[in-house]
Amino acid sequence: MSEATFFGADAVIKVLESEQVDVIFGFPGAAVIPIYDRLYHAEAEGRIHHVLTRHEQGAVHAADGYARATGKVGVCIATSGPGAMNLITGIATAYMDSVPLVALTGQVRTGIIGKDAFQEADTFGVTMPITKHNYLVKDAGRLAEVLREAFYIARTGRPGPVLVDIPVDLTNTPCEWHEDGHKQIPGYNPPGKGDPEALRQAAELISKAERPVLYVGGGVIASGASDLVRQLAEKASLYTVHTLMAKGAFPEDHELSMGMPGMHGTAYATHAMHHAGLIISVGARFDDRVTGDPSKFAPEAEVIHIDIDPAEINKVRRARVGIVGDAREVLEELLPLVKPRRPGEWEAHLKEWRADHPLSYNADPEDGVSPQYVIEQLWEATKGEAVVCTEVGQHQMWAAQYYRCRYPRQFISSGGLGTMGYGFPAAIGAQIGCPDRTVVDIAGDGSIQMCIQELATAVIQKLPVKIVILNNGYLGMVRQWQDLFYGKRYSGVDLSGNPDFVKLAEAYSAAGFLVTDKAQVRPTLDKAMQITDRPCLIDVHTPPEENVFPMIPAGKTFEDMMETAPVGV
Ligand SMILES: Cc1ncc(C[n+]2csc(CCOP(=O)(O)OP(=O)(O)O)c2C)c(N)n1
Repeated sequence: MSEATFFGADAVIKVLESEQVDVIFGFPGAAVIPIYDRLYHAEAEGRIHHVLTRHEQGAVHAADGYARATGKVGVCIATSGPGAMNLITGIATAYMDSVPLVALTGQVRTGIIGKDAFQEADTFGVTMPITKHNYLVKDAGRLAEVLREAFYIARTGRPGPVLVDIPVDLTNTPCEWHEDGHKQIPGYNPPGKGDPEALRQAAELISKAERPVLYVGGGVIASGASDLVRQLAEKASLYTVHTLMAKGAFPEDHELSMGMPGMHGTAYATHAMHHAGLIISVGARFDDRVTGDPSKFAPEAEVIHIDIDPAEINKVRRARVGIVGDAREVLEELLPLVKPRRPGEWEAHLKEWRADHPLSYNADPEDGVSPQYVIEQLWEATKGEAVVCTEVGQHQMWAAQYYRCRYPRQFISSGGLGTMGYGFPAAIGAQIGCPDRTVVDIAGDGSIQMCIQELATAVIQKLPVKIVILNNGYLGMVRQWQDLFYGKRYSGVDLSGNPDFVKLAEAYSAAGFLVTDKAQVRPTLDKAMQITDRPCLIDVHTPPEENVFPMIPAGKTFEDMMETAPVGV
């Protein structure tokens, strides 16, 4: 075959280019070598940058972080078998949070699929329940079409991860290239505008509502509806709460912002939801971390539920009015129909609640470096402008509580799956997507160790990501539950044996700082902000037994909220 012959692997690269993919995160192996061979040329010619992570989990989280920070589709690639299986946690993470992602995996040759070939795994079967859609390509002639479809499905409607499993022989098969896009996909019609009658009913309910709350979810960020949400809130004087996924969708310093409700939300946001007469849910899914016991959640509220996914409506909470559509398009239609409302008793009451029940913590320097203080200082040091990624645990909840966000795509965290090890690789992806922003990963000493090897990736890519470890020596969030609900029987949570994180950072040629005293917090953060050519890790030693409050125990309700530590704990 001549040099000029066009192969399946060429089609892969050509589709990536036509989809405007300029960066892909991956880790090679035998089944994807032909694709990597074409990437070699694409990289050399400056068309696609490949970021070699140190673990496939790093690659998929980085692609996810890139997607969340930029709004574009993130792309990752792994080899068959072990490589593909190492993507699973990241694919499930993206699926739970509706992140547009295309995962390319190599597969063994078509002729030996199903024969337990070397490095074979049923990637298609395994990923079926954790992808929006997936493919096992069987014909090189269809590769380009399938890949175009994958991008289209990942980014349209309710976004999500799409996996394309590609047997290695197809990438070595000559094929023809067709310029045309993908064909119509039968049965796939992402909704746009809402039903006019439902919109009219919703507008009427909002205009007359006595105790309304606007409940904003991640769908608002995905559809770019933040400005419209704000206009709606202002026009109808709607106090607004947001989910973890929607941090920044509504500015947290806005007069109408009530913060995040639920398990570790603000007392006033939870109070507002519990006593509401009308909840206007936009792109949120009534997750159990918000509702607690759904049968006792917001007992008096009627619900208007706006969501792009019809499966979400009436799934957890019956809706008086359900509107299936894209949040931006629905709000564009709804806004002119809503009559201005004047704030009344309800709004005055909520305002009072917000003033009387603020977030609070022990800031006494005698008691060590409060994690909440560190985040407040980080907020100041970054002027509230950083892209904040988090791992999962207490630090994540403190980050959500104390790093107030003003913009969509500013807060990047594994909400649905709660994936430890997510934050740092996601920060790598976010920094690559947003080279001019300050990107910080707020981490626990447990979760940072799940993907810490990606320090090498960040160093090689010269990424100035800041990692702030709130180091309490424990798997803190699990210890907190054992503390409050299991008689302080701390089982399997002691992280004795932690490395010296500063030395570890230095071993990777990153910068490292240790903070053990409150007075060191701000100067160290300021110093870290000056480092622009490599990652910087700040190991902050915090009190081992600090807990996150408020807290509503899992499956409980507003009445069970602990606003501060129970007496005797
Ligand atoms: C991959 C994974 N394994 C286990 C858990 C369960 N889990 C949730 S929070 C947590 C503790 C996190 O500890 P750390 O990262 O040190 O943060 P901290 O809570 O101390 O801030 C654990 C083990 C999880 N969320 N993800």
